Order: sequence, then structure tokens, then C-alpha cells
Amino acid sequence: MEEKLVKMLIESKHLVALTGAGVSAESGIPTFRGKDGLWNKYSPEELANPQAFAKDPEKVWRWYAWRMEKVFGVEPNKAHYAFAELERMGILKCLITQNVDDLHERAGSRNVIHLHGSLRVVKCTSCENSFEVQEPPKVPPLPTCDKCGSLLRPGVVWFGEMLPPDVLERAMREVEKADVIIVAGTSAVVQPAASLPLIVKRNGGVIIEINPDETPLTAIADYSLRIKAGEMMESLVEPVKKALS
Ligand code: BV8
Ligand code: ZN
Repeated sequence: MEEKLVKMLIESKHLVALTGAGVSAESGIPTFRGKDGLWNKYSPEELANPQAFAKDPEKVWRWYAWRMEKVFGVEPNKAHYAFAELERMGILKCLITQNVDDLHERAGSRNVIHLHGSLRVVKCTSCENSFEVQEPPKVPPLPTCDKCGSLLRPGVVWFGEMLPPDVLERAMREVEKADVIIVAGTSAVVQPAASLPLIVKRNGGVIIEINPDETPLTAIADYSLRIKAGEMMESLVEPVKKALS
């Protein structure tokens, strides 16, 4: 099976990847919907949406500051490094991620599209002010904009918010061109991200899913591997490297 997948990756014209929280799980970041999932304690409806933030900004900010602390304190894992290696070898053309951590970049990936924003970014709720942070804000007090004094918010896309049009546009262009897509570590329930692999399929492309559990995508994936992303991605990269050397 691996040889077949390795050959497919090497012969691909435009390989893209779509990743989710499962790719960061092996770095120690809890996923959203797994048994120890982030959403178990809270639900997205409770915290990751504009209404929750309007109602209780301190509660939402404390949750994000905790997640930022976590994400900024862990290291990329072998899945992140494998994707970066595939890009370095010119095999992976673009990495589209739903993750709001920066582990793909810290592993060396360059062409990364963050569909749902990033915990590294804090932005103003009123003016255009938006900036990268090295550590989470100390909350309380609520962080305010030094340009206009308004409340700051995490630079992520909440449920019920549109994805930045230019970001979604870029991701759509990438999947329109893709003849192979690796979908790793996502429960494939959040839209519009979960529809991106369907575009590859509709264009006659191949879907390779990597996930220890089944997902709604499993039924239409050409290959669905019940395995952890770190292990699978590492077992693909070595033979690709050898074949190209
Ligand atoms: C939108 C940022 C247009 C914030 C996130 C009702 C009202 C409003 C909207 C909706 C609605 N009903 C549906 C919608 C649309 C909604 C949606 O899709 N809801 C779903 C839940 C039904 N989408 C939206 O709202 C989007 N915007 O549609 O705008 C609009 C506007 C107004 C009204 C209607 C529509 C915005 C979606 C973006 C939300 N923001 N994150 C934050 O992070 O706090 S989404 C959040 O879920 C994360 O970004 C995460 O990436 C994403 C997806 O989760 P996964 O990454 O898949 O993680 P999960 O835990 O679920 O799964 C992990 C998987 O990994 C598991 O399968 C597990 O088996 C596997 N795994 C575990 N370990 C490993 C592994 N795999 C491999 N290796 C391992 N080691
Ligand atoms: Zn401002």
C-alpha cells in the first residue's frame, strides 16, 4: 500500500494537504471533538462565537489565553515535519490548515493557508489594528487596542463568522488545481473546510485520508488509513526522499 501511495505522491501534479487538530494532537494539543477534546468542557456554541464574546469577553479571553499558552509552549511533531519535508522536496504544493496553532510554520512549512486564523494574531474589534503576539495577554484586565482603545479579540474565525474571502479564495484555487489531497487529522464536520476535499474528488482527483477514526469523508476517500498522522506521514516521507535522491 505504501509503495502505491509513495508513487502517487511523486507522480502528483499538484498535491495539497488539509489538516485539522489531529495533526497537532501528537504535540500535546487537545483536539476539539475527541474524548479529551477542548469542546468537551466547553462547546463551540459556548465560547468560539461572537455572541459568547459579546456576552462574556473575559471568559472567552481566558479560554483563548489558556490555549495560546498551551500552543506557544509545545513543539511540532513528526507529522508537521513530514509535511514541511514534502514541501521542501517540491512534492507538496500547499498546506491548508484549519488549525489556529503555528506548528506547521515552526516545522518549516512555508506555503500555509490558515482557514480559521491563528492564535498568534490579536486584532481590534473596531479598527484595522492587528498584530502578532509572542505570549498570551494577561487576562484580566481585558486587552484593549493601543490605537483606538477598543476591546481586542483573538485573530481566529468564530462559528457563524465568514472565513476571510481572500483566504477561502486561495484555498479554493489550490484544491481546484489539486490531483491529490492528503486530509489528515480532521473530523471533517466544520464547513466550508470539510467541503474542500469534495472539490478534488469532483475534479477526478484522489483523496488520501489519515485518521485513527472514521469521518464523514471516509466513505468517499480513495484511501482511508486508520493510523496516526505522525506515523503515517513519516512512513511516506522517507521512501519519497529515497526515490527522489
Ligand atoms: C461559516 C477557530 C458562513 C476558533 C474554528 C449554524 C450557525 C452558524 C454557522 C453554522 C451553523 N451550522 C453550520 C454552520 C457552519 C459552521 C459549521 O461548520 N458548524 C459545524 C460544527 C456544523 N461553520 C462556520 O460557522 C464557519 N463560518 O460557515 O460562515 C456562515 C455565516 C453565518 C451563518 C452561517 C454560515 C466558520 C467555521 C470556523 C470555526 N472556527 N476554529 C477556535 O479554534 O477557537 S473551527 C474548529 O474546528 C477548529 O478550527 C478546528 O480546526 C475545526 C475543525 O475541527 P478538527 O480540526 O477536525 O478537530 P476535531 O477535534 O474535530 O477532530 C480531530 C480529528 O483528528 C478527529 O477525527 C480525530 O480522530 C483525529 N485525530 C486525533 N489524533 C490524531 C488524529 N488524526 C491523525 N493523527 C492523530 N494523532
Ligand atoms: Zn483599535
